[in-house]
Amino acid sequence: MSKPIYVINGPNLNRLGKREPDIYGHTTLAEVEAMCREAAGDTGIVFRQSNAEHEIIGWIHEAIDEGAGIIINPAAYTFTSIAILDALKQFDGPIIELHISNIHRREAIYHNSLVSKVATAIIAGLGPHGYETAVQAMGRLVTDSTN
Ligand code: CA2
Repeated sequence: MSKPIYVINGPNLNRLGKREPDIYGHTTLAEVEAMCREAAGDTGIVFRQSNAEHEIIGWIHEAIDEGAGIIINPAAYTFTSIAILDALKQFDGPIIELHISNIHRREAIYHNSLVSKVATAIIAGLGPHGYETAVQAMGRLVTDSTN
């Protein structure tokens, strides 16, 4: 069986669809997961969310051993976590950094992503549907990197 794509979500994203719909939309994280599985077709999806940095790092380690690609919305850790950056550096496959909102249109604290330094590609500002786009794009990146 082919390796799965890891979709990893950071702090507060479990609240998606429940607060600040003007920024993050009305879609819940469970609906985002369903969207990802639908977009992936036969490719396996490992979908995770945590508010704890160490758990996110653990899933990146798991992806290093078992994953074909990583789609990561590190949320606030995007801008603060050298530990997540160091973990991602160990991953050999494609990495898509994903943000629901366009971080560059927002306050300056959201402008300097550490994760972008190791991301293969960045998707931001497409709303929750950005996840669908990311899964489709990851399918192509994984095929390209294994051929
Ligand atoms: O736009 C994104 O996806 C972000 O990664 C979301 C993060 C923010 O720190 C990033 O700069 C951009 C915040 C996640 C907060 O999630 C919420 C979800 C629902 C309601 C309130 C917050």
